[in-house]
Amino acid sequence: MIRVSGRDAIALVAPLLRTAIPLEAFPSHRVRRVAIVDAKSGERVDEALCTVMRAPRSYTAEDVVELSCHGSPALLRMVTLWIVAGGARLAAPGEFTRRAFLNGRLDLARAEAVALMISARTDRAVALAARALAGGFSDQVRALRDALVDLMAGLEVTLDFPEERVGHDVGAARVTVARLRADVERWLAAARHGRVVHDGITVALVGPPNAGKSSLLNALLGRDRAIVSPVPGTTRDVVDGTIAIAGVPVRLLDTAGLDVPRDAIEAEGIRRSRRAMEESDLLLVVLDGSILPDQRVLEETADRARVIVRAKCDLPAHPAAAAHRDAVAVSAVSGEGIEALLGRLAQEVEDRAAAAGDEGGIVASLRQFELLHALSASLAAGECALGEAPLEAALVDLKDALNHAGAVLGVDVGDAVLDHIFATFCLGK
Ligand SMILES: Nc1nc2c(ncn2[C@@H]2O[C@H](COP(=O)(O)OP(=O)(O)OP(=O)(O)O)[C@@H](O)[C@H]2O)c(=O)[nH]1
Ligand SMILES: [Mg+2]
Repeated sequence: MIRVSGRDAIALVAPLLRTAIPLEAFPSHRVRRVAIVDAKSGERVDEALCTVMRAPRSYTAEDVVELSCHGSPALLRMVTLWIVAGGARLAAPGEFTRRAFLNGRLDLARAEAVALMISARTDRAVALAARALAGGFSDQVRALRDALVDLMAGLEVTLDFPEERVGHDVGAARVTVARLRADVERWLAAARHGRVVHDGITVALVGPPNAGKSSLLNALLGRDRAIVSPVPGTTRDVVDGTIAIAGVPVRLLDTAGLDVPRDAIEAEGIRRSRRAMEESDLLLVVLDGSILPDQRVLEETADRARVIVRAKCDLPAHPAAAAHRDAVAVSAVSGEGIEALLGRLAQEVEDRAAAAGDEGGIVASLRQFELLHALSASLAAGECALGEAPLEAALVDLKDALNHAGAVLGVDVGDAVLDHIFATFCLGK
């Protein structure tokens, strides 16, 4: 699809189309079939569906023309370049959404939700992004901002007419600020969980060589991703694969067995294993249950979030293997225990993703996260200052809080911030 937005959109596209009625006369928001022609030779190059959406009832609030062509990249490039030759300019990443924001169609929190929607990888992440896109979070922030404006106006009156007993009572103001801060803290907690739903978690499979890590990775992924062999030290590089567990993307990392390296390549593999371990949210410590368990990996991972896996449970268990009663016994050969392990992982995911359930779930960009933290801190300072410091001091903190809340919605944010946000979008959005 080729999308053209701006005051001259219709005039720029018209020369390329052969239509029953002139493009200028197309009814808005109706799909019509058109022929696309080479303006120079008059030759027909494609048949397309064309929609004109007139300002302000379009995504960007400008005149928009959309052409749905047959989709060959070569054709799309050709037609796009003709439109550019006529006087249009190629859009920057996220420019349509940026224009929608600048033209007041979306606030910045909702514009960012578009990017979150595009990058959502599971149903659950889509649901959270959809809620943000519909404005749920924006509405909450806007209500907080309105409450702050009211409060500050009242306090200003108190400051100006101290004798008159008008304006806000400082004690009541303090209660209000505490309540607003509690709201922000709740959003932060929800957003932390939302982040897990959106970004997913990383789980590293670690253990001694030959324990069955790669076989387990393949069994969990349901496909033959990593090389398996009876030779210890088969896996050298970190091998990854992603599955959705409880609606959350879980990236599994298979690593080289942790042992004393026999050569430089193994040493590098083990170094990479340790780095993968550090970067993971959870470890699956895989031990071969049919031999004497290696205590070193257990010791090394003792203070990490981990699930101990007793692999090769189709073989007779070594007597010492029973020592880990909470270990999940699995067999990559018979498939036994794989469901149980997935269930255990689902529980681990759920603990991180939805401590409070998805009710009122929030997914926020990192920018919004930082602003919410700053907002909470300013409200805390304001709450403290109210009653203990001169009223002017409290008002300074509340003004900061107001600015942070405004920045979430995009009030008075500069071009540099917008450049940064929209650079993460893909072209055409
Ligand atoms: N009987 C049985 N054998 C298994 C099982 N899982 C793996 N094996 C065998 O154990 C050997 C090592 O398996 P891998 O999956 O390559 O082990 P690894 O931990 O990835 O080994 P490295 O990459 O060398 O660290 C292979 O011969 C596998 O066929 C299992 O569940 N049951
Ligand atoms: Mg391996």
